[in-house]
Amino acid sequence: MNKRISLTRYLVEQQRMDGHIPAQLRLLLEVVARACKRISLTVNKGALGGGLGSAETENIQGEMQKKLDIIANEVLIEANEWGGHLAAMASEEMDGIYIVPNRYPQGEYLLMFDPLDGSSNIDVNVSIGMIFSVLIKPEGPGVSAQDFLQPGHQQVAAGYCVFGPQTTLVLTVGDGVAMFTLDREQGSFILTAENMRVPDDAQEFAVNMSNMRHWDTPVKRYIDECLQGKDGPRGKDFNMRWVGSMVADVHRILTRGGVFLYPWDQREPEKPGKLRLMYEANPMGWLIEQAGGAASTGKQRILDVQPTKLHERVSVFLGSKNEVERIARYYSEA
Ligand code: FDP
Repeated sequence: MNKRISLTRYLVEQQRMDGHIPAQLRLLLEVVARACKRISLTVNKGALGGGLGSAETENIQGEMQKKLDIIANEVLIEANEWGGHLAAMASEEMDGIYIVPNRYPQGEYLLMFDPLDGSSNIDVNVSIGMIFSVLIKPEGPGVSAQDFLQPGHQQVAAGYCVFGPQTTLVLTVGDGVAMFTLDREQGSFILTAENMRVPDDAQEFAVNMSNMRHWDTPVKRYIDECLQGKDGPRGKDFNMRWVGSMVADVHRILTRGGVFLYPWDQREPEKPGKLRLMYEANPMGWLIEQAGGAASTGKQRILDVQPTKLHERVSVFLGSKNEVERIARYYSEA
């Protein structure tokens, strides 16, 4: 790519030429990107920035919070609350919604985020990230948690930022998937890939294999067939990769294909899965679909799941279309 196109220019062109995004949404996305730069700096400082280690507190889901979970959450709230584009925010790290304070104008958008995905990788210097999703607030006075309970196909923007060897922002506004890389000298995100595509077929899967004995039959069948490689019914060998940060695993799949699985398991049968619908599955599901892949719970398209609560969990299968459809078929045959 010879021309250097900044995120700002890309968004202005999306607004101007294609009419995909209103000015307020453009502003929102720029503010989210700015917050990502701040989080990226803190991540890069590691132990020197005081961001490593546990905060010794628990979030609503009973998970121990890391210092960086809390720092990233605060950065995102501070950056977004005053711009006038948002009505409220919801985060994996907060019990309820955060309504934009009265001292600032209220906008029409709702922002949801997982401020620091892959928390267990923070202290070991492995790629982590943030994931976000944007909805429009339904008409009517005030704003409540109920306003957030919209299926993923109603998202108007979604993306993630990976803090790895490079800081990379990946974004969709419903017109394909674009990737931006942070140029640290300039302090701006530069477009480095457009119209990202996930190949229909794959020979690489991402799953936490240590849970295999707890999965249900369709997932066991799928993985078992992959493991049989050339000698089994698939007739080809499969490779496995598991970073353990959803952002990093999904980024690999967007870049070179593959399938990501985080299924329901029988240790906590009442929980539909580990991952969160609103902060992880919906934004990642939409990005993957926009790149030509598929995203399913095994029983239905992720983007059609009607949320019943803010912190809802879900089973996740996403990536190369033919692999995800195969898993869904194994569910329907079971
Ligand atoms: P983490 O618990 O480290 O925050 O969001 C949850 C998540 O990471 C995902 O990023 C990741 O894909 C998955 O959980 C890792 O789960 P395992 O601990 O089972 O590997």
